[in-house]
Amino acid sequence: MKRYSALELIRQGLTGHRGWDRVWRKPEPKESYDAVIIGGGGHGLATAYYLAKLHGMTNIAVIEKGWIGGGNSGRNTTIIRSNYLFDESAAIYNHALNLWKGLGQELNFNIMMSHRGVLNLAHDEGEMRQLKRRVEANRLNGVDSEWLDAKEVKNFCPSINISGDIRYPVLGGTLQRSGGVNRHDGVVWGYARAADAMGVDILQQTEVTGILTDSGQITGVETTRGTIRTPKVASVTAGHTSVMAKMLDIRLPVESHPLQALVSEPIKPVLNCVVMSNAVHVYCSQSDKGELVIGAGIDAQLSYTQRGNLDIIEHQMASLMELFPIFSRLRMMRQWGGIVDVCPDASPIITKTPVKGFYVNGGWGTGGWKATPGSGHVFADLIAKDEPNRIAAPFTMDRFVSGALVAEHGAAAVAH
Ligand code: FAD
Ligand code: PYC
Repeated sequence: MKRYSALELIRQGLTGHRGWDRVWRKPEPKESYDAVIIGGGGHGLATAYYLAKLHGMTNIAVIEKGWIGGGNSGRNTTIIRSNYLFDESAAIYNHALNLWKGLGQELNFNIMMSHRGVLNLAHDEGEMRQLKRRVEANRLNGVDSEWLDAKEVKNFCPSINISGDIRYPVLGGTLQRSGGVNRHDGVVWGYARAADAMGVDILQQTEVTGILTDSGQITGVETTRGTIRTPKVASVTAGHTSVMAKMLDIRLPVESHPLQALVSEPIKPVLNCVVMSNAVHVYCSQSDKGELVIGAGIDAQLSYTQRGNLDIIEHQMASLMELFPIFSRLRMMRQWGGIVDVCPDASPIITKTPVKGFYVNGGWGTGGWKATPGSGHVFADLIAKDEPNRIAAPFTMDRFVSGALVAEHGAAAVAH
């Protein structure tokens, strides 16, 4: 990576920032590649990175219709944890959590990984029982997870309101200390730069409009910049997963919903951890800039519009006020939405398909950011070897026929 002298930094600052070297190339599409990845979010770029690094597949392209990280990767609230209920989920989310730990060093990019702890609150007896059961299940799977009563919640997170006279009092919660947040664009740019350096072509402003086959085998893609030949196409398009599958007449049980979030004006450090409450439909953390990052449950209607609606925001703010009355005079600055692809069991799809050479990674719904490195790692393995490895195997599309669902709605931690 090029290093700039202090004089050069000043010169760039005074001359309109036009002379910087590109961090990744802006290549013209080649006529053919060994594999094409559709979707330049974190998962797609991570897949390209591990394909190149671990499987020696460097003649590949990531095709992105907008700009990299402009989809859910750039719109999510970056909560990372692995406290899911079932063994299959613990395996994949723990795999991701372990990769997050060294990722900044590996990519030589500051991804601002902060293991500040994630609290999941319980507000009634039923939730307490369910969350305590999850703590036990987590521990059996080696996930660091503990139950805190209301006072211990308050000790860990002093700004939270645990008074008993609110509509949904805090009765306790689970804590995963190794959970936390990181910086979404750092992750996307870090993967992009590293993949590009190994020869991966990142084609932005290029939309895939069709997928070509011959006798049940992938032969290429149609794009807004022409036809590209390839024997392997991998769709990693989040909210557009079912749209891509439909291009090959494959029906997936995926629904696309808007999920929205907002940020407040910046304030001094006041919230030291991530707080989530499934029952009241709000979750919150504080960014290093000081803004509170606040999310909500999904919008019930199906939609491809990347924005939210006021109804959800009103509900979200009312819940926030109950849990954190100290934020009552905060002003909110920006609001946005992303399109999340939700499966009936709230677990992802990582799969081969009936079309030879067509692979799908999607259905991560409201919770795929935390999986980014693990997802890319196992998906690259599947694409290179044409077989899912042990971690990915439970998440093939076969489960919708066999009935071996991995029902994680409770642990998804965002109301569906
Ligand atoms: P994306 O980043 O959406 O990438 C897919 C890309 O595919 C897009 O850039 C899109 O433009 C491109 N694409 C689509 N169609 C085409 C086409 N035809 N041709 C070319 N390109 C195409 N998860 C967590 O774990 N923790 C959280 O705190 C969290 N918070 C969230 C908050 C919000 C508001 C939202 C919306 C999501 C949240 N998620 C969270 C979920 C998480 O963001 C996603 O699961 C994850 O980022 C998906 O990553 P991706 O790379 O698959 O998708
Ligand atoms: O999966 O932890 C999560 C999450 C938090 C907010 C949205 N998704």
